[in-house]
Amino acid sequence: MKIEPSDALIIVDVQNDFCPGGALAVPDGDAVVEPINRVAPLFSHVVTTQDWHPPHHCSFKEQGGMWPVHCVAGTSGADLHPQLNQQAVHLRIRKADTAERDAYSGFDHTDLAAQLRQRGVRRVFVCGLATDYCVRATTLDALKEGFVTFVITDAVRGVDVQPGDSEKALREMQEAGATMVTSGELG
Ligand code: VGL
Ligand code: ZN
Repeated sequence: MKIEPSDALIIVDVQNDFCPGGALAVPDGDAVVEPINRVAPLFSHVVTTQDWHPPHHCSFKEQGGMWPVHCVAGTSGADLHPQLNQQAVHLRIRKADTAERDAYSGFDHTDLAAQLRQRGVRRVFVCGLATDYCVRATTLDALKEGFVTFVITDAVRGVDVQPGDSEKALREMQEAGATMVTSGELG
């Protein structure tokens, strides 16, 4: 599949806390870095998103949420994975950055849709972490925003709080209109 100048790559939350050794490690999470680095140079628009929480964010267990403390703004856990090639990144989005609300989607209370439209982007290719949370939500919102949306299936990994959550999420994204592709198909 040929990547066009009006295509964007959205790299979701490839942050240290979601990788092995991190506070909310996604199994095999760092395995997304290699395919992402391979396809990123094909794109004229590369976006990274980051979960960017204040220290007492509502999603944390201590506040009654469901997650351990993770991706606290400005900490190394919130940094992008050190092996992720950031030379090709054109736009950085940070989300869920106020204490009282969570946001799984990179479009939720950010200017991502406006930024993409301003750049003339028509199709988005989503990859990163985690399949069953932020990749899912970002993909569903991309479709709602009217972008033709692809998920790069070998460049996502899921949390699987319940076994099968990631597969279920991939089915849901497909049913909503996203197309599944692999990194090897892109050129
Ligand atoms: C995420 C759980 C909590 C994600 C973010 O990036 O998928 N998951 N916060
Ligand atoms: Zn979070």
